[in-house]
Parts: sequence; structure tokens; C-alpha cells
Amino acid sequence: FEGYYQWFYEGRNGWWQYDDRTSSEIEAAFKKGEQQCEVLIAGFLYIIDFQKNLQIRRCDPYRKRRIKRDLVTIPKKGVAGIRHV
Ligand code: V3L
Repeated sequence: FEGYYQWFYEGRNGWWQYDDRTSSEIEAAFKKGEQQCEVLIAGFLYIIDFQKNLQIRRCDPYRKRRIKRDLVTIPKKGVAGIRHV
């Protein structure tokens, strides 16, 4: 079942789930066995590096976050910066 796994990026003391569109793009590249892919998030291009498990802002590579593919049910802060209520 495709929805069972989701992609997460790291925030302060916790993980955020990617928005569904971005998560689908990342999942498609991951399933193809690509080493990395690029996604557009809030007007910025980010590289998703599957070997280092990092999200890196393309024009400012110091902006890095850890990422992971994990069960949709893990504890998380929310989705794409929208906190759970
Ligand atoms: N999806 C949505 N917003 C993102 C993403 C993404 N994959 N990556 C970065 N941003 P940077 P706490 C995050 C936002 O990496 O309190 C969270 O979603 C990022 O938002 O330096 O630390 C929260 O909204 C940040 O605002 O390029 O857990 C917020 O941080 C901005 O892009 C605070 O979360 C710069 O990130």
C-alpha cells in the first residue's frame, strides 16, 4: 500500500512530513533508484540526496536537513510546517 510510507524532513526536535505532492515526487525518484532528485519547495529548489539522506537547498548548500522514509504513523510535528492540532 503506497500510502504506508511517507517522506520526512528534520525540524527542531522532531520530524515534519513532506506535503503530498513533494512526497510523491521524492517517492517516484526513490523507486526508480535515482541517487538524487530536485524538488521545488516554497519557491526554492532543493536537492534530495538519497545516499546522504539530506535535503539541500541548491543555491545555498549550507541549508541542509536530514530526511527519512518512514511509516506514516510515526510521531511527527505536522505536515510541511503546518502543526498538528
Ligand atoms: N517542506 C516545507 N517547508 C520547508 C521544507 C520542506 N521540505 N524544507 C524547508 N522548509 P532551509 P521547526 C521548516 C522551510 O532548510 O520549529 C518547517 O516546515 C523551513 O520550514 O533552511 O524548526 C517549519 O515551518 C524553513 O522555514 O532551506 O521544527 C519551520 O522550518 C525554510 O523553509 C520551523 O520548524 C528554510 O529552510
